[in-house]
Amino acid sequence: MVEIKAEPFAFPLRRDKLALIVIDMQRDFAEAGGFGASLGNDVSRITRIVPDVKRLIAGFREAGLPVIHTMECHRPDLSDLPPAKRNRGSPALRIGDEGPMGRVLISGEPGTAILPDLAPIDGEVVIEKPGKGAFYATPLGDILKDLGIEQVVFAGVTTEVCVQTTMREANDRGYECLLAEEATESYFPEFKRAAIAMITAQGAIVGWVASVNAIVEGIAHA
Ligand code: C5J
Repeated sequence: MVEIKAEPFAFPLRRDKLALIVIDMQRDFAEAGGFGASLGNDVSRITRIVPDVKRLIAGFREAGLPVIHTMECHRPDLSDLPPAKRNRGSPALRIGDEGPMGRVLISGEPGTAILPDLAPIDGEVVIEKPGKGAFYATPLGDILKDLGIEQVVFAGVTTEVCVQTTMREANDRGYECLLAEEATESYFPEFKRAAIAMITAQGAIVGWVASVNAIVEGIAHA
């Protein structure tokens, strides 16, 4: 068995049970004029990880392992958007409003799309999710079961919101979860550090963290 060098201890790789889930690498979180920017965030922190996410995706594709993408978004009629989510805070743009990249976080709108450099290829699963966690109100659980997946590598944004929420959902469902450190980011560096500390504490209570290099080398040699 191949082990990936990880924290808090080596990750016991089972290649035939492994998939990559890339969380919400969408224009709305990474580009000026999108939802992330409308909340006052520095979106350049997100675009900076694109080369590392790309390298991780390429490693999985080369190894012939499943790559799954998620997108946080809602139906055009907003029937899956609770008022508590739409009305929270005072952003310059609310979900569903018309912005410079179309309606914010609405399925099919230009701003909702995954960044072109990280776009899914034919055959890759894309999950549209109305929540922060990718299991809530989506077919993700059934898809992973059908693929025989038991271990998941996570990348994407933001570390402490949609990535951590999905890792916790996956951990509770029995998946072994490994976070790719340079392929995830937050608008707040201290939140990324704290999320990683929470995930790996107490003997990997939620999961492991490893570098992109260690993961790509691990799957190439498994
Ligand atoms: C947020 C996400 N931060 N994808 N979404 O609202 O983490």
